[in-house]
Amino acid sequence: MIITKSKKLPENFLWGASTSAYQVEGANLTHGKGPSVQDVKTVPEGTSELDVCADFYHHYKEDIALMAEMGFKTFRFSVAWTRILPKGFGEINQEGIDFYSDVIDECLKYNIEPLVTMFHFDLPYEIEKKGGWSRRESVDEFVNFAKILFENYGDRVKYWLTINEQNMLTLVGDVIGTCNLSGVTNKYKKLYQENHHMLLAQAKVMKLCHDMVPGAKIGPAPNISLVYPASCKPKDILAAQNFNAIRNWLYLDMAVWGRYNNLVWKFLEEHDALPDIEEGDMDIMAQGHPDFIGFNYYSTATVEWNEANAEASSGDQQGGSCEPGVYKNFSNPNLLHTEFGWEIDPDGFRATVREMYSRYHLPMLVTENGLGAYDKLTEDGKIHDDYRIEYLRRHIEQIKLAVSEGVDMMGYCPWSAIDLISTHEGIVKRYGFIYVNRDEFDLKDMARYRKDSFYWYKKVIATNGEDLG
Ligand code: BGP
Repeated sequence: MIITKSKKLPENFLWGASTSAYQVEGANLTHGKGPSVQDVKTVPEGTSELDVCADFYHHYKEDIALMAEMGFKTFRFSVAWTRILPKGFGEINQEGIDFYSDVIDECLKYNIEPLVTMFHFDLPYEIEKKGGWSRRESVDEFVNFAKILFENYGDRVKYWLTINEQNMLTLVGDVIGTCNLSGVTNKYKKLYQENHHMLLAQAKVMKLCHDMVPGAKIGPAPNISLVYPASCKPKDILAAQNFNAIRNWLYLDMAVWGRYNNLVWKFLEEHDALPDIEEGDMDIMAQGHPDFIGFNYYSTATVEWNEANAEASSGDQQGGSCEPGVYKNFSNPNLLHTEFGWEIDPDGFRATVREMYSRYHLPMLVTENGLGAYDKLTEDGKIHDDYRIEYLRRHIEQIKLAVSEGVDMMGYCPWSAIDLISTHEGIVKRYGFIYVNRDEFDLKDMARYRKDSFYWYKKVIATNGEDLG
């Protein structure tokens, strides 16, 4: 639809940006923090270890002051489970509790709403050693961790996110460094059993949040990309429905409605991979109600029909995968790509939010969206990232159009507030509004610089999205 009568964004629209603990904090094995799976993984060749990152642990005051200067209404960050509970269970690390308490207070000092992700790819290594999410006990371990967060921060944090990109943990955990399939005979059985436990844990935590923190709002944070069919061939349509179910709807159907998506159920049955479900599990799922849907969006995916005898392969967060008899990745010729090969699709952003809203009718909060690029610091201390401004502008335009069409959007938190380490492509793949002066292996002075996008976003926020120029 071409919109000529557009609506303004709501006055209380939550403008901000996101980070995650293991990618931004540094101090990864100090100040009482225990190891997570991210701290013990072998980092991809040519990329930095995760011990310093952007050193947010020591720079948070300066960084939050810069966010306040941009006019942030919210800041999405994650809590490292092993900073609170070094083993993931048992003894609490008071220094970790105090650190996040200080971060929260620092945000509130500037009227920035903390938006806290409980779990962003960093499962405690002690839990992983015992079998991680594949054990039933992981559900209670996560609930116990969440309870500690609500007890300590519930008086100040009104917005919570449960699990970041649970769908990517299930689909591409090997790329993110969270998945160990050695010795596993049926990977689907293992992955979807883990997924079942995460879904249960999430449902319990959403209920707990409502019980313990009256007035708080909580939601999931999957990575949602509408899947296009490669053509109007009927079989390509079926393939797109298959991948939409596997990639997207499984996670949101369960979070919102508490039931398994029927196409995914059939897919798992075909692979002898139905999860073991204990009595009462589905009641628990039905009791968890999100107040909103948080979601990460980078681009759409496109697939075509795939014959049963094709070879399987997996991709990364942006697709590239192939399931025999189900779908096959298709490179969309209509889209541009980032320097790192990710497709760019602002119209698809609107298509994705339209589709989600028509399925779930819940308010939606963009928890990630952004452009990774090789930014360059000039000799006079500038970063001319017009390509990022262009990417963000075109996506915000689509949010405004979606709002005009009646979609309920709560806010926009692009990735990332500040430069940090990418999931598998190092610090050189930069996303931030704030530049961190370090290279892959040379830590330099870690000084912070305002990119051109910093000044642009400041103006966008000040005008509540009216001035995108
Ligand atoms: C999402 C993750 C983030 C982040 C982002 C960009 O999948 O939630 O943690 O890193 O993608 O991805 P990458 O770092 O691979 O460029």
